[in-house]
Amino acid sequence: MRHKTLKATWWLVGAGCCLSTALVLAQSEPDNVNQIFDKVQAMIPVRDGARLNTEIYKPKNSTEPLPFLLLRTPYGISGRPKRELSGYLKELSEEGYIFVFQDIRGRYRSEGQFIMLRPLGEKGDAKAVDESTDTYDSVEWLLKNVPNHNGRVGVLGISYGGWLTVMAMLNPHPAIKAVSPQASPADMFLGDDFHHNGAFRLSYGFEYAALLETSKENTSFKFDKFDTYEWYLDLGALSNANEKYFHGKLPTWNDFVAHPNYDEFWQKQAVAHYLNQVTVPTLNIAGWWDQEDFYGPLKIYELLETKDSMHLNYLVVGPWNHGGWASGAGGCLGKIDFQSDTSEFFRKEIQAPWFAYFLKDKGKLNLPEALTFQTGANKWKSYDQWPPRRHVTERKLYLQAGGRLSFDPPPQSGKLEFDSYVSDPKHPVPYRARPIEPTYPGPGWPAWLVEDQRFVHLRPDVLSWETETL
Ligand code: PG9
Repeated sequence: MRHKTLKATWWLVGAGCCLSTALVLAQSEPDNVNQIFDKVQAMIPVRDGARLNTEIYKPKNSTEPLPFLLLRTPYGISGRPKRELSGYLKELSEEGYIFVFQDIRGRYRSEGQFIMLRPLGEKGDAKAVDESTDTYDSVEWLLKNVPNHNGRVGVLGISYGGWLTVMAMLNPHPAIKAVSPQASPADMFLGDDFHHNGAFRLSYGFEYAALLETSKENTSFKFDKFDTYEWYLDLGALSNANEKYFHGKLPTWNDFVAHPNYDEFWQKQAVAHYLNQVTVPTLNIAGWWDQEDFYGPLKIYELLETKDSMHLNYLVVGPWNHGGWASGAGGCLGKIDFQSDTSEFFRKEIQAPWFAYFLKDKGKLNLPEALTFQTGANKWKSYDQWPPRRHVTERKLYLQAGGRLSFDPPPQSGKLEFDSYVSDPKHPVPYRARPIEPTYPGPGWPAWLVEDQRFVHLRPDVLSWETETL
């Protein structure tokens, strides 16, 4: 296994700036949802008779017909409205929508069977159910049963919720007029949560499968060691996971074991399989330091862009970790200071106007094709295409003798130089500083991409090459 460290001076800029976003959220969360909204709980029936647990929040003081905003999740809706209507959805809540939160099939209080990233049913099979048909049927029910709406629906969500948003835009209900898939995975073998370029992300895969499939409710795996680095080392062969802990009961874990290669299973699950048209205006969101789904949102944007003759497909990339735009101010991540409140900016100036434009015919759409945050310069930049080929010059970086890294090619003549190391699977290079606490509930995992990794520097099985100051 190769582990190379590229060093650059910007990595160390801005020490000591951030409070954790979770802390900020906890301090500023008012409990006024019941004063602002009338809440209705419903078990919405879908085409195969399964009923999906749904909470509907309608502003008390509104007389005008409002659009719906639908958020579907496998993680349980209980507690979310209170948290999100005053955080992630605050500006949207001030604008006025009927918010709908739904547990997906087989999770929490919803009926039916949960299948991880359930592939679309066969075309033409009227009985097939999937997350796309469940969304369609839920929208149909909402339009018929909730009074005083304007006939339009927006769908949004982050990560699994982002993927569910992508499912909503496939054969969408005609009332769905705008969607925002945020940090959605696109391909679990090539670049998102479970594998990166085919390399299995053991701890994430193990802990996520346990989280979702141990029971209908989120269940974190209980480690009997403080440091999971040590725990995974002791686990030994992969087969021990089923032998000692899962006993073949977690379908997703069994799929990891049964499909170590990029076979039909992964290809069928990947969204490239389905995304062959832009059906509704789509606002794709990604974070540069997303520890889970960075490949996904850019891939989804790219796939849709090739079919976007109506100019409905947009991209925003900010300086965030996974879902970092949903809470807190976004002024910094770890020790990196961005010198402005990027998450607040997104929620207020991008997300809220986007939905108001498409669902309420309000305002102008001032969004460029791609809006991305340039770290270092700490500025939002607008582009009329992404990647921004016209503004970019590609340059190659070359490994040099003596641990140097530069834009100059090494001399062609003379002795062939090389660096080498021996990698021992029994002494793996940790990617986070030990002790490594479990992924769930964290809190170390969400920000590890911005951690200082010098704790592995000078290990005999880690090679480092360093540039001049960039
Ligand atoms: N990254 C998570 C995930 C999404 C979809 C499948 C598996 C994992 C998430 O945060 O929801």
